[in-house]
Amino acid sequence: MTQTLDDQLVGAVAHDISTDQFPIKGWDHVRFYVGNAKQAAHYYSTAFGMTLVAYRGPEQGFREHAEYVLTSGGATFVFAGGVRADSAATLHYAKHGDGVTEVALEVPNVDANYAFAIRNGAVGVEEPHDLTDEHGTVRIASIRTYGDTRHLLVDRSKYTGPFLPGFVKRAPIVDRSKAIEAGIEPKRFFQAVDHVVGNVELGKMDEWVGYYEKVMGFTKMAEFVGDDIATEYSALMSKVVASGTRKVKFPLNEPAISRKKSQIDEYLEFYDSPGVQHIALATNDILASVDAMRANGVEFLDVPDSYYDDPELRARIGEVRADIAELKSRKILVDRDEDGYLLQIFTKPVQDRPTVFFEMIERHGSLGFGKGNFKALFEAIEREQEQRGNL
Ligand code: TYF
Ligand code: FE
Repeated sequence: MTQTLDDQLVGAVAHDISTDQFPIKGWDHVRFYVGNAKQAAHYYSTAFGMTLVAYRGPEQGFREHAEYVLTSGGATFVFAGGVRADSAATLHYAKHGDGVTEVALEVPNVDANYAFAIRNGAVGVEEPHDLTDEHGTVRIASIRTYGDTRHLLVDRSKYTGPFLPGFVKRAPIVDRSKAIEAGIEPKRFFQAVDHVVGNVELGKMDEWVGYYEKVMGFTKMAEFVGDDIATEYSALMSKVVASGTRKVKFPLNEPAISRKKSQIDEYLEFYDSPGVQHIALATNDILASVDAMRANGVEFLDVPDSYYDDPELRARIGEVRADIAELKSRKILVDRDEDGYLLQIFTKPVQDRPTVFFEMIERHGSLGFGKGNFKALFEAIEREQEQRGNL
């Protein structure tokens, strides 16, 4: 139960999950439904340094989808695309564009967690059942969350295969070994998933906070965007719920009525429902990761130089591990709270619709989400919204 380096990376705390009503070991994977999984797998290999490890598709007798499993450190992503007009992924894509269909959590006992969730008001999608192949058995179940998003509960303790039963091992798509050897790219651009953020409809944030409290026994974290900040500049309200260890953190946003059209309204309009807004990836070297990602074509939100030249910011953040000039040239944001500091940066949306984006986060003690950056960040997002004609 002692805190490991991996725990520090994602702001997790020492905690005995056997005391939890809904014990969670950690993230299992995040599944996207995309328009073209073959190309998405390539993009996430080059742009995000992920490694293809497994695949399942028509060649394995699965007639509906091609599914690519990519990892980076402890994080696993699945990019699934439909191969037919009426495949689930094709229909999901037609409505939402590329987006997250499933946030999967690894649990010690699927049946116990599922029963607890259902007893406390969760809507079941799949009852607990076994998936089996020559590598063993995985037990899964799933429940609904906001929009068309689901939580899959996974027990893979009796499984040794490359991902889930039916998937076959696959070699990496791109060979990054030369770039790594030459020191051009870090071995991994990120090591773990830090948090997954959901956008819900106006007035629904507290309902969803309550859902996670009741159904998963999550607790609220200190950081939130209240009415005051919402009306002043952010145009959103936000609260964070987390699992016992704080490894799994779910910020939830709702639009706020303010002078301008909320970025959350823009998301809800273009995603055509509530859904996952951003996924934060924990890195131990955000400078190297951002350099490699930019070189490979990832676009990040632009913050003005004035952010870095503000004497108040400099006083507030104190000493951090890199020179301000290094952060400024890369547009990396800094925030400090009572526990420590964090470095963070946000990509622009990663598909044509102004919906899902990623955050890179390097934590040094801080368990927060960058509250001190909200103003600069939301102004940067609004400039993008304006360019799209959605403000
Ligand atoms: O996860 C968070 O709460 C931070 C802040 O549209 C944030 O990353 C919240 C809303 C948003 C962008 C970032
Ligand atoms: Fe975030």
